[in-house]
Amino acid sequence: AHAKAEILLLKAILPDTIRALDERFVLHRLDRATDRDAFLAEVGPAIRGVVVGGQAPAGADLFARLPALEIVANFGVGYDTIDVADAKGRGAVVTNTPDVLTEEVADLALGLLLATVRRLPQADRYLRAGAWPKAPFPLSPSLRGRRIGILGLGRIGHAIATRLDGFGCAIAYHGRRRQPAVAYDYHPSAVELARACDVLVVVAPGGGAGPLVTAEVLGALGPEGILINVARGSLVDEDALIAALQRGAIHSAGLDVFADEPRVPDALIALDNVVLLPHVGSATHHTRRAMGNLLVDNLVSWFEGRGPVTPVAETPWPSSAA
Ligand code: 8YV
Repeated sequence: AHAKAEILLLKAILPDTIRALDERFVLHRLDRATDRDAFLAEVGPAIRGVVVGGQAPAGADLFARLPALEIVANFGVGYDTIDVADAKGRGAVVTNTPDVLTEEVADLALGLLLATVRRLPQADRYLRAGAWPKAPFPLSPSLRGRRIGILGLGRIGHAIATRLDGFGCAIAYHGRRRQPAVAYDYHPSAVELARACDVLVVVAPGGGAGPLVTAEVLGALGPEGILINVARGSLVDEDALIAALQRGAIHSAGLDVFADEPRVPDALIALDNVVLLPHVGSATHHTRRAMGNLLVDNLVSWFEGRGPVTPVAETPWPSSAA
C-alpha cells in the first residue's frame, strides 16, 4: 500500500470531516499548534495537501513553507482567502465545494429577505417583550411589486432567482457579463442595477479589488431599498452601509456576512432596521456533511492519481500548462 499523504488543516471544520481526513491521511493540525512557526518548520516540508476551512487565510507566506504542496482544498464554494495565483505558480491545484450548497444558501437568502422585508425578528422581539397586548405590531413594507436585483448571477444567484420567480417578483441582474440565455434584464453596472431595483441581493464572489456596493450604489437603491448580502462582507462598503441605514438612505438590510467576521460593528447591532445572521448560509447538518464529503473526495481522488473532482476555474484539470 502507498504511504498516507501528509496534509495540513488550517482551521477546525466539521468533526466528521476531520475524522474522515484522519483515517485516510496523516493529518497535521495547525489550528491546534501553540507555536505556528515551529510547527510549520517541523511538518511543512512533508505537507502535500492543505485543507482550508472557515475562510482561513491561505497565502504565499504559508505556501512558501510547503515545498511539496500539490493541492489546496477549500471547505466552501468561495475561496477568496486563498492566494490561487500563488498556489498555481507552485503547481498546486485548488478545489472548492460548489453545487452541494447552492440550494441551501438560496433558501437562506430567501429567508433573510423575507425576515428583513416583513421584519420577522423585530416582530418576534416585540411579542417576547410583551408589547402585543398593548398595540399591534406596526405594519411592515412588502415584497409585493418589488423588483429584485441579483448582483452576481452564478449558481446560487440562479437558485435565488428561481425561488423569487415563484414569489412573483420581477428580476434583474448585474455580473461580469451578460448571460445571453437568461431572460432577466441585464444592467451593465451595480449602480444601474440598483437604480432599476428596490431590493439588491449580493451573491457575487469575493476577492475583487474593492466593494461592489458603494455609497453610490446604496444611494441608487433608494429610501425604500433593501440590501441582502449572503456572499462576502468585503463586497459591501460597510461604513457606507451603516451611514445609509442610519439616515434612512435605504430602508433596511439583511446580512449573513460581514467585513471582519466574526466581529460585527456595534453600529450595526444598534440599528433596528437590520437583520443580522452569523454566516449561516450553508450551515445545516445536511449541507455541511455534503461539503465535507466533497472536500474529502477531492483529496482522495487527487492522491489516488485521478485528479481533483471540483477544481476552481483558475486551476483547471487536466491542467493546460505545457
Ligand atoms: C463557508 C461559505 O465556507 O461556501 C462558502 O463560500 O461562505 C461558507 O459555506 C463556511 O463558513 C465554512 O467555512
